[in-house]
Amino acid sequence: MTVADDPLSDLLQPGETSPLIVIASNRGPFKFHLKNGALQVERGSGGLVTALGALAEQHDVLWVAAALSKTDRAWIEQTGDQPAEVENIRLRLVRSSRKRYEQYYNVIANPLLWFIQHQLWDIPRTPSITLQTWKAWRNGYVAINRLFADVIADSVKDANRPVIIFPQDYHLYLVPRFLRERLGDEVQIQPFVHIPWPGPDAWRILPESIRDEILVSLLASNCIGFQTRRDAFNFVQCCRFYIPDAHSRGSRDSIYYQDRKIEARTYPISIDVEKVEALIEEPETRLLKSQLINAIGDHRLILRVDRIEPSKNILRGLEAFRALLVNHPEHRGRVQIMALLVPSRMEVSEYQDYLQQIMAQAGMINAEFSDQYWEPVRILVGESYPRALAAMQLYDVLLVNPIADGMNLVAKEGALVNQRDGVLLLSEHAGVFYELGEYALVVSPFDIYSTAEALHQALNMPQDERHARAEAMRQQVQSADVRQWFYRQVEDALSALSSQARKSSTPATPGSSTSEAANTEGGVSPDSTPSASA
Ligand code: GDG
Repeated sequence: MTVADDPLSDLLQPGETSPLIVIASNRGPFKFHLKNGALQVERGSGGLVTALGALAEQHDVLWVAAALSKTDRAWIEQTGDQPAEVENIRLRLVRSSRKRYEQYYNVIANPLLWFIQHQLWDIPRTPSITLQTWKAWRNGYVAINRLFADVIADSVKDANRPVIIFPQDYHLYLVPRFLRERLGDEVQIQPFVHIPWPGPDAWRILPESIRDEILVSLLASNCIGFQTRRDAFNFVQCCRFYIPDAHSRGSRDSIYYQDRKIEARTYPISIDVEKVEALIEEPETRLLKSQLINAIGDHRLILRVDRIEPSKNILRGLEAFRALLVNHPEHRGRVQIMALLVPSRMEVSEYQDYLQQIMAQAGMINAEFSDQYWEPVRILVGESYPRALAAMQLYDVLLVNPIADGMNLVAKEGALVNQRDGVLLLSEHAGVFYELGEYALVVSPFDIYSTAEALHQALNMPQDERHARAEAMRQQVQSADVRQWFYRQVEDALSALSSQARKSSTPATPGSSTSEAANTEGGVSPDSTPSASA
């Protein structure tokens, strides 16, 4: 991307008044490896990394992420715990003990918070909050969030210019509050939540003090970004419901708390259109595409691409495919469902079980229907982004039926690259529904019968209708890519900073001290122990 294409180049003129932007995320933009005794760097993939990569090359961005491996820690030794430039990105890693990290990541963030926010718990049986959970909360989640805040605060303390901090996702909910304690009101704190934010009822699973600690911390932000208006609205409702001093004053997208107004804004994430378009032209993707064309033959293709993750609802998708073959036998021998499944959190037993159930169900469908010329279900397990992009070009129907999904980037990638005027079959509970739902066949993820009927409708849809829907989706994706997602957040942060600067240059109104907001009155001490009411 050239500077001329960069909408932020006007806003972020280099110099003393240009803000310092900090991104904080659990997973960073690079992985380090040891090769012949030397540390090698490998760039991570994903929308955020790609978008920020382009931005960081031209602007002053610092990325703070967790050290995930021994080699990440070796990199910290080398850089002496200071930000260091790696492929034009200024990086600083947060070091913690393995045990703390396990507690933060494998006990609290995944599964507890992820499961609550995707409403995956089978609540008569799970979860149980035990002493182990409480220890993991205090010694893992709280401690690592505090470490992140310490590292960020240390990195920006001598900035002498405006600072904007963007903590990413459910791993870092407590960072805003710790940052506010350390840095006061001058910094702009804008977390972004990538996953759904459910309404108040879902959060009752968490003990009161943990739930309040999360909400009160997020309320130390200036603005919180969500994927959809529904998520933002749910957040406002949760604050009104659970935090006695939080009021919305009739607003659906802001909260007043301790004399401050906190915005809950919507920034739907997207893909890097330019990058995805370039990737599908790469020799590896082309080769994989031609292999897939041979494998599919003249069958119609229903495709799904997901991490192996219960919220993606892969089992009900297979069940719906079976119902299609039962209720509409004319599709037998003519259509194939292909599931490209990326291993994820395989150390967690729920995820291992889920994969086993998927394989068993696929086997049952194949045993019931296949013949010597046709195998109805193909499951390909493994990681290959080029293969996913190759397959997305070839589907007749893309099945995206999650129980809950913050956005779902597969739907956007599919809409962009598909070459067969494929139909998108979309769950009403994926964030992408708000952008592409109009052009998709929309289903309830729980309704197997209707999903099967929608598959039938998609396979029988007249060509001109398929084309019109596919074209409209492609244009929608092209019109709002991941750069805009990030630029809008930076723009809003800059305008908040300048209005704050205007306010502080006018005489203060008695009783409206913003510094009150920085202290933690009404909040919960990170060091408090579980109370009886918990
Ligand atoms: C979370 C939220 C939200 C596919 N196969 C491979 C591979 N992919 C790519 C896909 C897509 C991405 O991975 C997955 O993104 P999703 O959005 O579909 O889902 P999550 O992983 O659950 O992402 C989600 C997102 O964050 C962003 O905010 O949309 O709601 O849950 O781009 O094509 N990537 C690699 N190897 C593969 O084999 N590396």
